[in-house]
Amino acid sequence: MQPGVLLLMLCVGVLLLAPDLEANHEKAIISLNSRLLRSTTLPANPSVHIALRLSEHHSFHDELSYLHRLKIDLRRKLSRSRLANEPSTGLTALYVLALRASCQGMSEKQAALSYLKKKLAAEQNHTTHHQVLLSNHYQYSLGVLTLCVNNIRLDHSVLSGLMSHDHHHHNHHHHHSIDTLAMEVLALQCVVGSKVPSRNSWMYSQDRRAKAQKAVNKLMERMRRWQASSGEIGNIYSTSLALQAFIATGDQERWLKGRNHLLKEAKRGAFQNPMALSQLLPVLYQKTYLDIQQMDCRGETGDLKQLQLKPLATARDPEPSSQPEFVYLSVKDKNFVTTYSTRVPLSNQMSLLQVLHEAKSNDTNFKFETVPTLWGPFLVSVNGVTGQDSTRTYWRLISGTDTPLIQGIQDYQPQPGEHILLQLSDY
Ligand code: B12
Repeated sequence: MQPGVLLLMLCVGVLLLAPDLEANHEKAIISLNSRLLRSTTLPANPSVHIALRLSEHHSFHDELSYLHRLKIDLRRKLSRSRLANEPSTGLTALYVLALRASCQGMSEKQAALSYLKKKLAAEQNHTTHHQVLLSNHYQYSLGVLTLCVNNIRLDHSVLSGLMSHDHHHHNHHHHHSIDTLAMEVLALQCVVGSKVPSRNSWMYSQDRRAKAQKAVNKLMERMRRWQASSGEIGNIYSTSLALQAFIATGDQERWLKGRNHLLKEAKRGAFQNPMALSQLLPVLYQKTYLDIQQMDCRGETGDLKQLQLKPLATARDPEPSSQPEFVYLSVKDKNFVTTYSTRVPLSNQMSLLQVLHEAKSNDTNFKFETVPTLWGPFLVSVNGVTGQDSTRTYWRLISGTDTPLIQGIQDYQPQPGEHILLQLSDY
């Protein structure tokens, strides 16, 4: 056969396949969407609502009752805010974004918005006195982004808080995750593009916008260097947010590459956690949190149904061996001294959380505590030692000697023979 003919056939083949592939992607995305919709039966999570609102398919009934629950939760949280340092900057921001994504008016958002402004001021104040934020840069950026998306003009000082720490990122205290970089890019990009509502002028001065743009360019240069040939940026979970940054800065090619990779990973069941799925879904629709600024809640179609399927069956067949399999668990203090170790017999598909429970019931010397978060139970204390924000320590989950887990205790399923290390670490 002539090479020319072969090439032609190849081209035709690709042309015929491409729409098919896209149709398959579309189907996969809709099924992820209805899986997320099903998670509305769990305690309400504003990040889930944001994702449902940014989607192209809707279930108006489910979204409306979810919104109602979020409003009740938010009101309760704000009414308690005088007593504690709660809700956090990041959580408040997510609630406000969720309200804006449902086109709720000022009166609904007012209390939360002024609380958020106070929070950001408190974050800055904390930085002045303690050199670190009250929460973290992810939440600070999310807070700035949220005010910006709601067309609230930000003070010079709040904005410089966003950029100033960029100069310090070599400092080891400011350990930067891709997730945090992405959130900073989104916040800065919002500032660059913001217009005064109903007028055709920029919200910020030429100088401010140029500075923000320069910071975006610098961050995106780093982000591009992080993208692997597979399309992944950091790990699969940070890839979702990194893709938001690529979309917001107009890098279609890198977005597509990342999206295809994420779809593949989603098919393998990597996004069972509703929080992870809520960060994934918008980018599959090529949407970012910045799109919330323009949402008018009109012309949406409402034909989405909750996914009725059982969760994906994961491959691994039970081994027909009679030997019991174990997970080896050890605990190390801040000086890398092993303070405890044990082994736990592993039955099929146990989560790390179940392994910890098993260890606790087998041995009264082992104790642990968790707190609920949007990502699931967070391991706060082991054998009476608590990881604390005030000392900036946490219990790091490690596989083998040095591979940090990229999932939490509820989602991660240890393999037979695996060594899990709980290491008290700084952040
Ligand atoms: C900041 C941060 C941390 C900080 C939080 C403390 C602080 N004051 O800053 C520290 C360093 C402690 C941390 C720890 C871990 N983290 Co973290 N973290 C983040 C980050 C960048 C922002 C979270 C945040 O502030 N959200 C905003 C508020 C509104 O949401 P929130 O749910 O109320 O926030 C709290 C929880 O998210 C909790 N938290 C933070 N990380 C994790 C991870 C898990 C699994 C759980 C259950 C809770 C949790 O701390 C937040 C502040 O209190 C996210 C990025 C992202 N994409 O979300 C990753 C992220 C959530 N973390 C992740 C992981 C894997 C971990 C660890 C399991 C790493 C490890 N190998 O040990 C540990 C948790 C171990 C444990 N003890 O249970 C993954 C989760 C992926 C997944 N599918 O589960 C993310 C998405 C990062 C990533 N791309 O890999 N994290």
